[in-house]
Amino acid sequence: MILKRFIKNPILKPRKENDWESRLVFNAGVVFANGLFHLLYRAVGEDDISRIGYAVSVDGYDFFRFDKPVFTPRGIAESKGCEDPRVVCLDDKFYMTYTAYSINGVRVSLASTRNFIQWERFGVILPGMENKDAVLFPEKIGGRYVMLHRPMDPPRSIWVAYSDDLVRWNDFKKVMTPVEGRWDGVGIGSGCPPVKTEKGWLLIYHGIDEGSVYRLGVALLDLNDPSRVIGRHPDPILQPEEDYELRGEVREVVFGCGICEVEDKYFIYYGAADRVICGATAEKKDLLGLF
Ligand code: BMA
Repeated sequence: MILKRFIKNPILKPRKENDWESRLVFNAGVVFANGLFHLLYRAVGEDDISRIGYAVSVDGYDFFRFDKPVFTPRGIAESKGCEDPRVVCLDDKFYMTYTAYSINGVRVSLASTRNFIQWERFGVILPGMENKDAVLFPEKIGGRYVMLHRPMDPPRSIWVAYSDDLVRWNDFKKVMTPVEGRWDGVGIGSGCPPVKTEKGWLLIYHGIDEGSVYRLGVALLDLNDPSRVIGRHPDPILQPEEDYELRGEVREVVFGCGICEVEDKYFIYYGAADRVICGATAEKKDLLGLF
């Protein structure tokens, strides 16, 4: 496989001594900035509410964890938690898209920060629709901000939306759908934010099959028109195989939310079986060589 798991996986496990992350830590977003890997991860404690924790690393493998969550649910839209953070560096700030979860279901929400501790909240940015798995492109395209998202109605597909201010989104368009009978036949959703390459936007996404197994795949979107898929590799690039991916809170899940490029290598972070956080690397030339 093109993706090589870290030898020391899982890199983060639940911490019994911290109430807020005592049961599960999983789906994690990442940015590489100022010589550090900044990891934002979903954590669940005894109260079953998702909060967002923060960890930093010099080498991408060994992380220093903060003892308190850096982002906690606020308001009715987040009454059941903040889930699945994805983060990009955009206009000199870091932007985190995440799932706001409440009795009304799931919504796409946005927050920004310069230091990962203090946050500005934009709240729900796709109101009135059950939606999740939102990732921002790390730069404007054609003068507008661009986001991929995944409405909940079947067949669960990846859509694009555009915005002038990151708050009001429009021009929704379907980008990619499940391929029946395959590993990504029942549903797909963006995994990691798109990464710019000379061949196109590299998108790592997750696919769900008939047996509810989550795998990761890779696609390439047109640099100037990201609603256009210019490549989609037929096979998964990562699938549950290790014990920590096969057994946990939810069996057989690898769920990628974070990617960063450091010296021609991609570091990819993923939740395994919804209980621990893992990493894998891929050489840029190997991943792009698939297209
Ligand atoms: C999705 C999300 C993810 C989770 C995955 C597998 O719907 O809830 O947070 O990792 O299911 O259970």
